Amino acid sequence: MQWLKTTSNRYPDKTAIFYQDQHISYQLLYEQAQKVAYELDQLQHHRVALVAENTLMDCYFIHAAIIANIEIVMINKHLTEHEMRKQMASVDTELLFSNNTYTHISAIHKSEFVRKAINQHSTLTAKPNHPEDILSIMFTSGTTGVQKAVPQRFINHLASAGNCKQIFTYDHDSIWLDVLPLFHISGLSILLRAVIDGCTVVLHEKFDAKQIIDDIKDKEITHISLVPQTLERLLRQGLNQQYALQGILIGGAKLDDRLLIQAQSADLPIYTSFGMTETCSQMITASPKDIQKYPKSVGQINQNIQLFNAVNQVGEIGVRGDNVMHGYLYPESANQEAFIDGYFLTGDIGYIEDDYLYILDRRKDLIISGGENIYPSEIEQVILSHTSVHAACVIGIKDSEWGSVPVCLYEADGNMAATIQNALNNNIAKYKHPKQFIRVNNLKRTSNGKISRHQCKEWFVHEYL
Ligand code: S0N
Ligand code: MG
Ligand code: MG
Ligand code: MG
Repeated sequence: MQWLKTTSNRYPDKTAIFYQDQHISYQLLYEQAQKVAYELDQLQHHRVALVAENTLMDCYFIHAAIIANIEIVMINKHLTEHEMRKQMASVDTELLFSNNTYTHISAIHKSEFVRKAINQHSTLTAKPNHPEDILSIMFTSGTTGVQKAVPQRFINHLASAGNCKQIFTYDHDSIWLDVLPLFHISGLSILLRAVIDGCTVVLHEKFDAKQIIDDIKDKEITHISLVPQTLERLLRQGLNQQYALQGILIGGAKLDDRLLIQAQSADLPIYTSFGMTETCSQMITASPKDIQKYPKSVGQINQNIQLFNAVNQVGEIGVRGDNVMHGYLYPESANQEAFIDGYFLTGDIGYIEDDYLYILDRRKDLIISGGENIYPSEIEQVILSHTSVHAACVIGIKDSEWGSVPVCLYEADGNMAATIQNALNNNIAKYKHPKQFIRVNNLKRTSNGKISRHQCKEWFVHEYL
């Protein structure tokens, strides 16, 4: 499964990547990646961590690691050093490539490493790999507050690309915009689908709505993946016609009706999907035709999707198939509860009607802010272990900019907002920080004394919104 090697033989002169004002052919991409692979191979690590930033250097690095068959631990660039260290330790990784410097992590400067590598002459021939080899490892948060490590194998990526292609039709002539982070499967999957089929990727480092619309027009982009908030930014910036677009894949969070209607009235080819890190991107996808017929569905089910523990037809969505991970690398204890009869339990609740899947509730307590998943327990644990607040409850509140944001209610002897903020600054990425801190006399509790997130939220909505 050395896709770049195959594709560069097939389409040597075709543009693989547009990045800023450069276009890199498949042949050049392969040559550069082989040089970086040579240097990576010299380091003799079978697994390295990468803080990806959606640059050309990151593409060289990712393809180089694949050529050298080195597993890449994808680190979210927004994380604090503390979070990065915890993730790296959980998967026994010592070597980090990043353009930043840290106090306790000795990182290799990513861009310097890649630049030096492409300026020397030694190359590494693509190593043979096995479908079960791990290509990437990504982290996903969960209800317990522990970041879980998801291994994404070559077979998972290949199957995921195959699934995607079936409904989100693209081919080697397609031009994909990749503006979602490469450290998320939403962004990495585009790079891999493209190299598998020989498409062109237009890579953007930052979400700049104007630049994206310019590229949609000038570079004749055909396919894009977005989260609802970035679709909204494009609509607000004036994206009001189809141009060469054939598909806009929406994932990461639910697309609300208002946005869908607005996009449809601009003739934008919207596809909605259901997928997660554990399924190596979208598991099923609804086409514009599906959406016409079944407006709120995320797509037609197949034999790999089944509901479990259903009450009145509503149950937990279980999935299986070659795109689905076989188990977390860390913590292994999470695997006991994660599978049933060979199906991975997504935690999302839904129902099936006329063979179409509908999602009612995302994973319990999950807050999705701008497409980033945030679990209250992770924030609460930091607050309780680093400050003297007596109790804390983090809830998700609707937000016009981010879709949903965390708000923190707490019990303490005095105003602790500044102390809490300080604890969060040191320990947790900024995008996860609560937007408000509210001291209360008594958090709402159930009859057996447990804090009730649900009741706390009802109280907040009643008092503050
Ligand atoms: C929405 C984005 C683009 C916002 O980032 P932006 O505008 O670049 O902000 P920054 O300059 O980085 O920061 C400015 C300030 O804003 C705060 N901030 C940034 N992001 C967030 C956020 N999400 N929530 C809250 N605050 C945020 C910063 O902290 C900073 O603050 P100050 O100024 O105070 O310092 C960016 O967040 C983004 O790219 N989001 C999308 C992430 C994503 O891709 N999520 C999907 C993850 N899920 C999956 O991968 C599984 C599903 C899937 O595969 C999929 C998903 C989508 C589409 C397709 C698929 C597929 O199936 O292929
Ligand atoms: Mg390997
Ligand atoms: Mg940030
Ligand atoms: Mg950003």
